[in-house]
Amino acid sequence: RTKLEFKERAELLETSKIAQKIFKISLEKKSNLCVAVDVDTADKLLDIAEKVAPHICILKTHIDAISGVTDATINDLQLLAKQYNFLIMEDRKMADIGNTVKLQYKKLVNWADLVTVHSVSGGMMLKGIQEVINENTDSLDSRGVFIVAELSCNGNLISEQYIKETVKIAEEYKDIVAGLVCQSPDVISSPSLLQLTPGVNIKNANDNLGQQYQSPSDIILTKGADIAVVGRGIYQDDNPAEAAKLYKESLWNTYLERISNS
Ligand code: UP6
Repeated sequence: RTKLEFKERAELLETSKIAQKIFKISLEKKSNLCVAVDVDTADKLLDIAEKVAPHICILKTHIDAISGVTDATINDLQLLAKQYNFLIMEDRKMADIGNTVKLQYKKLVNWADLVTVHSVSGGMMLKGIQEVINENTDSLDSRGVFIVAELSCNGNLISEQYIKETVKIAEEYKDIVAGLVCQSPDVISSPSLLQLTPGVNIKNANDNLGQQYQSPSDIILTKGADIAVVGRGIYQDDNPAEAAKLYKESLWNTYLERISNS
């Protein structure tokens, strides 16, 4: 998987529509950067979004942690996404029984191209999401999920067995799964799935709450990420636009290096 070009992976028969879309945007913008905009107000969200917009393929939110978000905020975010060609991912990490996740997802499907889910409750949760997506295919563009298979923080409880079972669920619901959130290059073998990897920072090695960071080149070469998630490294920088550009170039050049070594 890691040696294949995005273009080839996008064209595989089993690649989901939503994964195809990510590959396409990534190639068009020469960006495999996802920025996590974990700010605390709606104004700051839109401010950072506008600054990083030209450099990203995905913008990731924790919308429930941001004050003052209204329909107008979401609308503005969607306009930016359209104008600058990026997808919006709500990092809700849903984890409840199928029926509850289905109810929760109905509130997200209208605005978030992608959502994250934990696999802890098993495949029925994905079935709930699939039902909502299928009910909305006429009115909405492609939608999908990233399933968390590994976490970047130290002390997390995920086991080898859990990871294996998570990959099985991803394979089973391939039509709506864009890929997995994980930290190791050997979790995903199928080239049709994308590896999204958080925990990237040029300046810091960790925070004081368990987060562990790698450099952009390590995340792509050693950890096998296709898309890298950068949060504080960009939105807390004095110049978020410039920082986003630097991370983008570094991540994309490392991806090019990775495929050229095959
Ligand atoms: N995130 C992780 N690790 C995971 C999964 N998700 O850090 O295993 C998310 C966090 C945050 C972002 O919820 O939004 O990625 C990382 O932000 P940071 O670069 O500021 O640490």
